[in-house]
Amino acid sequence: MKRLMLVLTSGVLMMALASTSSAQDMKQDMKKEMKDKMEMKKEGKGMASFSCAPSCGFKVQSPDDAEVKEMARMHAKKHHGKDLSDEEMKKMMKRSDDTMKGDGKKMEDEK
Ligand SMILES: [Cu+2]
Repeated sequence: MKRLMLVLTSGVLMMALASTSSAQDMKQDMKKEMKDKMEMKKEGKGMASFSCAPSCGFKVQSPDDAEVKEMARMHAKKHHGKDLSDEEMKKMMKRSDDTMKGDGKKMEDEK
């Protein structure tokens, strides 16, 4: 009987140890995830932004191109009664990873 208790006790102890270490693993995973996110932010990769006319001042920014386009289309339609073509959209959109540097620069100069 006493021996059984001992086995049980050590079993509980093992479980406690295991759960402690897995909790630590989780913390480390979370830290790593946060670090990854922060690094992504720092690099600013893949951020798309849309700037309307300077006189309007509307701006939308998202890592998701499609979202930016959608917002821009909605804005143009609602506030300017205009359907933006893909060509116009491209001219007014800017990507922070510099794939659209030329067009982005143009927008900045117009300000
Ligand atoms: Cu506008």
